[in-house]
Amino acid sequence: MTKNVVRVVVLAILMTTFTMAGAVAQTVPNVEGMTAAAAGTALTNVGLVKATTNKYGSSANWPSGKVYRTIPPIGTVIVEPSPTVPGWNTVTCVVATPPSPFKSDPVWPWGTNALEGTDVNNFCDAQQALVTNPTLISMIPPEYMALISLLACETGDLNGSSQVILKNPYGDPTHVPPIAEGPLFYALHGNNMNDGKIELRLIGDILGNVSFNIPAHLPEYTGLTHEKVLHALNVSAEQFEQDVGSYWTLLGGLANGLQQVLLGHMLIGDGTATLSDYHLTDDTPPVNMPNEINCSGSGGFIMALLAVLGSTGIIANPTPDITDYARMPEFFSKAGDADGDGATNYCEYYYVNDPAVFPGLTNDQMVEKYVEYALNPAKRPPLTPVDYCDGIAFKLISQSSPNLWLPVGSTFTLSLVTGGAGGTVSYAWTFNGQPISGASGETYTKDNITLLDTGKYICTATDSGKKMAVTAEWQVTVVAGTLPLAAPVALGALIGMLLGGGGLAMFRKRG
Ligand SMILES: [Ca+2]
Ligand SMILES: [Ca+2]
Ligand SMILES: [Ca+2]
Repeated sequence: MTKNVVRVVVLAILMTTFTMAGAVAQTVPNVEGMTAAAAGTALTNVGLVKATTNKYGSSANWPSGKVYRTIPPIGTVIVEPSPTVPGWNTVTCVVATPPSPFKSDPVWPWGTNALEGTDVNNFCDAQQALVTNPTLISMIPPEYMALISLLACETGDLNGSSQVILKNPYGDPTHVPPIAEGPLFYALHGNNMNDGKIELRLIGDILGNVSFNIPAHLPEYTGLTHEKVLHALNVSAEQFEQDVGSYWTLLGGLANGLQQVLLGHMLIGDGTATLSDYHLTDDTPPVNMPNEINCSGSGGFIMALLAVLGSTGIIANPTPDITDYARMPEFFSKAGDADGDGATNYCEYYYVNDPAVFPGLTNDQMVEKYVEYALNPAKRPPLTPVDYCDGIAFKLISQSSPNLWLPVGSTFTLSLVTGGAGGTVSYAWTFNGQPISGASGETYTKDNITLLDTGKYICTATDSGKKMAVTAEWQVTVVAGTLPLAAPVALGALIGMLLGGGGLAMFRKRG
């Protein structure tokens, strides 16, 4: 019997009960502060059908398919017409069921390293607690051991694009790399950003700092606070409890660090996983479940991991829906922007790794520099003379010739080309530092020019993610009478330079 069928049956039983009692759905009680059970009683007493899971922080309160955006206040009650029982209402409410056991505030230290007894103070410590856990090591099948070693903090990078093949009975020598015959094959790839020290570090720092707060400062940037990240953590923990089932708590007790790492990657939350049948027709014995998993990103990696665990039969829901979880990829993924300064996390990482900018940094100093930049909108990689987001973010590709000599009465057009925009691009033009009214396109044309049009023109392009690209100055010189002889020659030389790439070089990456 599927969950949906169970729900419908329960609903039908409740409906019959209420119909017999003559209950009428009219008033919604205030359930704020109640336990789930008390709230359920209060609701049924007034003839309402409580149709969905309603624990505090439960993903049932988070619309499927949406990443974490807001915090539903305790006491929120949503009453909707029942989809299955005409004339009856269903109720979804948010009540004060205590959150999962590890949700202290601040989060760290979060348990101890089983081998050393030392505090787990960050995600690197959590990974280390797994790598060195003697009980865990003794229980892990040999084919999974390499997976554990990939959690080593200094080198761990698991959230690129990966492939896992379960229960492969044949091997495949034609596969690149060759797949050996056996129960498990996996090829795991990273995304070139260390997981524990770099990517999860941002989440760890925020979870450990109750006063962390970057206010919303752009329409697309909703702000980042300790409270927001902690709530997302709680929501995903609740969902893990539902999908993994009783093994969630067991796994946490067995190997401290596991829940932390799973939750951290779920908050990064990008990517997806697809399941398919590697050998469609010739499985012997038949494989009655998809045995090939392809995944990308942190969210995809966790889905793949749950599918692998699911193949062993130990978890409640082997193919959970990632959209049930609270994830924050817009803040914490490689392409996300934790501090809302328009530079992606990867862009800021790329910048602090340039020895020409920060010479002589040790790896640990680089990590601190990364955190300093990635969590501070006031510290952003510059656009010039080198755009460190080139190729990975919105940028200026080119602009028309920067110097013009023109006679009075003629027409000129300035233009620019941008690339890598997220969404639509808007343009703002200035003349000698003053905004030009009505100039809002990627070209600016001025007819019938006068001597007063001589001056410096600049265009600032902004994409919908509020990333900016600024042109170099155009110097327009309007002259009375005929052009000086030298002007066309100089202009020709400049155009030649531009076509030859000289004018574009300033936007290219070094190295
Ligand atoms: Ca990574
Ligand atoms: Ca940023
Ligand atoms: Ca920054």
